[in-house]
Amino acid sequence: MDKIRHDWSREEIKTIYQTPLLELILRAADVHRQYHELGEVQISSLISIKTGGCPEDCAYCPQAARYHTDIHVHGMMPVEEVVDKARKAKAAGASRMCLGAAWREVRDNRDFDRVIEMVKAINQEQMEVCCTLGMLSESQAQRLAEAGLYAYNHNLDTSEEHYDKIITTRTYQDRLNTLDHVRKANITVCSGGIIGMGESEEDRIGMLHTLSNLPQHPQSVPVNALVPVPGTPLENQSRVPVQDMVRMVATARIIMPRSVVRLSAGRLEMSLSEQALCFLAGANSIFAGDKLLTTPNPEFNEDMHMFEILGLRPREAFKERMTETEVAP
Ligand code: SAM
Ligand code: DTB
Ligand code: SF4
Repeated sequence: MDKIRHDWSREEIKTIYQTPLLELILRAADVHRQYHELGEVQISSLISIKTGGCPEDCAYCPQAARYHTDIHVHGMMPVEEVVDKARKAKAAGASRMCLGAAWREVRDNRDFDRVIEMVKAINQEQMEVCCTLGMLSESQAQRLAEAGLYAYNHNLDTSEEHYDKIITTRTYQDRLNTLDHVRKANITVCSGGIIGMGESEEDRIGMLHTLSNLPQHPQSVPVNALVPVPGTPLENQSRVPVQDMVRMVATARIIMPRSVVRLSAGRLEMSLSEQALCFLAGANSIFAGDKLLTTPNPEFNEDMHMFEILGLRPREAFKERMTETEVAP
């Protein structure tokens, strides 16, 4: 097995990213075979437990209060309703439930107490629980860990250089600090980004460089294609070419071989064969269910049909709580 590296240079990542496409896919598939069971795909299901009204200015996001988008804004959902949705998602094959809230950061209040209750209750259902709630302090991360949280999603979204063209209400360093708090609390890290926001190839490489040089690689790396939502500043961005998704997935697979790479937002626009290319290039996770947080996603039955055609199998929960230190290469 190739050694896990945390010292990839930008130049090396660029060379990988720019490899002729078929050669890149073959190399990524080779790494994938060494580190993962071929055909096994982890399924996550998303619930937006608190939607819209967010004070941040993320240019891609329909939930920012300052943009006028057509979403259904609602406050914190009741615990029972969330657990009920989790049970249904599990019955449909999801091993992980991801709870999202349109917050800038977590506050130590009753809403956070309710999230803690949700985490405990979904854990009882033998599902991995993930939260994405914005910035976290060390003590809040600790509290989530004690409740049994399995993963925390906090995306870098883009490169450090491109960041202030997309978000001005917080810094790249704020993002990195939260990832640090999550890691310290021994919760697995889910962190990746979005392509199709007007970034350059250098920006994509820069983001992959930051992710792959973290003290530990994120255990999961979501690669999202921008879903352009009317009313947001990025509403007129054109669709990401599939070869760009493939290059992102394959490069992530090669430089972070043990991570689960998630083919995230944007699948609705991709054909079965385009998605198949991404699986070949090392993607081994998806969000399933007919809705992401606020935008549509492929129908569950359609995804299961794709699994059947491609010979993919849903991965069971808690299969490998692997950290890089626990498993020697
Ligand atoms: N508020 C929290 C935060 O920003 O971390 C959690 C929820 S936020 C919606 C989670 C992630 O969804 C963002 O970091 C971004 O990567 C992704 N996202 C949001 N809107 C998107 C869009 N229109 N297209 C693709 N990804 C999007
Ligand atoms: C991630 O990387 N993508 C998911 C999840 N983590 C939280 C969210 C995608 C959101 C797409 C736009 C929406 O549905 O609002
Ligand atoms: Fe708020 Fe998160 Fe959307 Fe940014 S991405 S506006 S922080 S919900």
